[in-house]
Amino acid sequence: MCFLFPLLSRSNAQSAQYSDNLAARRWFQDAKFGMFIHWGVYSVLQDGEWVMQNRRIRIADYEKLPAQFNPEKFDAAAWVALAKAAGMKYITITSKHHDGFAMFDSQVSDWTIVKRTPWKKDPLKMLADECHKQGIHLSFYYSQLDWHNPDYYPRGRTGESAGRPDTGDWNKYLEYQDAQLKELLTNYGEISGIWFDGWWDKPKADWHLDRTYQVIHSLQPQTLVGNNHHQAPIPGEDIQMFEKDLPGRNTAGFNAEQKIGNLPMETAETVNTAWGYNATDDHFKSTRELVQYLVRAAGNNANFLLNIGPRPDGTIQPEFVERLHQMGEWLSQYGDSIYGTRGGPVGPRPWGVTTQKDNKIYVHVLDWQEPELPLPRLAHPVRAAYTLNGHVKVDISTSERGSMLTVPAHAASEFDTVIVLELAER
Ligand code: FHN
Repeated sequence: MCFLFPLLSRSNAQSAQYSDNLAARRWFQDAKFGMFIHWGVYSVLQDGEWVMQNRRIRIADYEKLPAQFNPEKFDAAAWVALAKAAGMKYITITSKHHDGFAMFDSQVSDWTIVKRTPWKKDPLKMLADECHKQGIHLSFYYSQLDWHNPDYYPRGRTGESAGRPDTGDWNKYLEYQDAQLKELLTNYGEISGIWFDGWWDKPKADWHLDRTYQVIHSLQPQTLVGNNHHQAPIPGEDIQMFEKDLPGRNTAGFNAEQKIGNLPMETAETVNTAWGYNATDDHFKSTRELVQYLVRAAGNNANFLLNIGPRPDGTIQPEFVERLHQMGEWLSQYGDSIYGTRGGPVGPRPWGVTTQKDNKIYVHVLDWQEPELPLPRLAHPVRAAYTLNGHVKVDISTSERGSMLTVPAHAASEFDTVIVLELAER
């Protein structure tokens, strides 16, 4: 990273900035659980954030949507309070998705929520103020792919039916993108992260990522840059994201070329199957599935970024609210085994995962029907074993080959039986 500081004090300033960034990475890893929000004018059509592409809507027609977007029931305080009630520590919200529409008061574009909608407000400003007030960190998703800006040319793999001209200035587009990022990092207070997406639309293009990442870090050194490019991390990035899969897995098809790096990790998933609001998608995951996803993410040393897609009027559907409250209730009892932990000494298994904080290993038994659970040999002796909920003693017998835990049947929990192993020394 190269920061813009006077020559004499440069090395001190740089190292201070570097240590701010490292501290932010640690904070991020401790935080473990965030709220992803996909919200844009596409919500008017109630068919997800890809509706422009999927229905082959041309720009001239898509531009009629903002006039119908009037989220009068948007309540920033309620959104942030919902994240807090769920036990989430940060919010990552779309500032611009692939349709190019700025959900903030951008001065370098007229394709914005303030200029095009009857509502005329900047929800990101309202959300930022509220996040800072309620102690929730705020990150912005930013789509590098743009189906609306004519300078996004040559075009990539998508957006071919938007009706854009066959000309455009790629460098001008990149300047536009950096200008919008400057706005996001200047006008909204402290920003925890920039979550890029859409690079994969033009993987061979020169995106000048180094320049863009430097714009961000020079304005806010602690901002964590991540890019959902589905590749191994690129220099200048601070976190690595995995889409709809735990690190190292590729069940959803996004992560084929994504090798695990050594940065803090995050896995993003939806409550139903859609990111943006989809009125007919009722494939809601159960609270049990969502809690177990969070736990497996923690056991894989990754954060869990759980998405909601608010409605066009600014409200959040009850199916999301209910599940988030239930997750928060679970975390209020079991949070010690998640927050501030790192992946534990026993790697992920089909039956569950382990997490660790200081001298405590948390064994998360998610799917195991037998009375005894075998563990491999641990590096340190265990001085006490008990369930996190209710402190019920768990018998542990140790041999050369490992340990055997006997969990009393009455101590099993519905979502996750958490057994604490207190280590004698570390
Ligand atoms: O195309 C997007 C999609 O709409 C959504 O934003 C997700 C979130 O991870 N990412 C992209 C696909 O990789």
